Amino acid sequence: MADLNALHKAILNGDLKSAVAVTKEALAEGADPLDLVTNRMVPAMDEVGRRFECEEYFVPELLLSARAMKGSLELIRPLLVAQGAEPAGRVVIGTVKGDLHDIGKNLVASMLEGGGFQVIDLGTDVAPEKFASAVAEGSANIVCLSALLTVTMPSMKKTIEALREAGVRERIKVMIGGAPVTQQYADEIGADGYGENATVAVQLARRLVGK
Ligand code: B12
Repeated sequence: MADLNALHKAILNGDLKSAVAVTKEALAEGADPLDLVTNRMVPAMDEVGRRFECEEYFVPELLLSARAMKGSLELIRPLLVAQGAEPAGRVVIGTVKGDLHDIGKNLVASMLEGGGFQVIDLGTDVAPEKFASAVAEGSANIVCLSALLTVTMPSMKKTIEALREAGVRERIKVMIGGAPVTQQYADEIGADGYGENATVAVQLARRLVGK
């Protein structure tokens, strides 16, 4: 039996090799991919954040933990996607300008794909105009913005303004999320919704497109 505490520990210790090995073993034994993410991996990253905050960890440790988390997620991602069914809508997603955090954004993208959405991922550090042109050029009906830094949250507001200036704001819904983001902030900047995690993101996206 895979030792699931070892998965938590591997991410906490930034041990990519162990993280991948335990994930492989757990999946082979039929573990629920979403359970692994929600109950083992995300809490490990939360603890990494806590340690960073109280200066037990520094940027190199963050990078190693993020690498271990990504290694596991690479194995889990296709399974999350495979859980989905009928196409529900088209989403443009990205981490806003100035922000390089992409683990949560990638998870939301995978879950949306798993929830039947077609997803165009613009990556990280995405300028407001780039979101606007992706919407103008395509047929997206939802834009998802992720921010993990309080200093990059204003880029969300700027992105909504850029969508308005490009004349596409009215035909799409804007969803925002990320650790420092709140429903109150979403209301303040005129977003259509806020989701605290990837599961809520899928429910919200479905609600926004009326599915
Ligand atoms: C890993 C990490 C990094 C990695 C990122 C690697 C990567 N490829 O993503 C690296 C080392 C690069 C990094 C760098 C920095 N980081 Co950092 N980082 C983190 C850490 C520990 C974990 C983030 C994470 O991946 N969590 C796991 C994922 C699954 O959770 P999540 O991102 O929150 O996403 C979930 C939800 O928020 C939601 N969600 C996310 N996006 C969206 C979008 C939508 C539309 C919806 C609906 C939902 C949604 O769903 C997701 C899944 O459930 C956090 C601490 C924390 N606990 O958040 C700090 C943290 C975010 N970092 C922080 C800081 C300060 C920095 C640096 C400035 C450090 C420095 N001095 O250089 C730089 C900034 C670089 C930049 N310009 O972006 C601070 C931010 C403080 C603040 N409030 O502004 C934090 C909070 C750490 C801390 N406690 O101080 N970091």
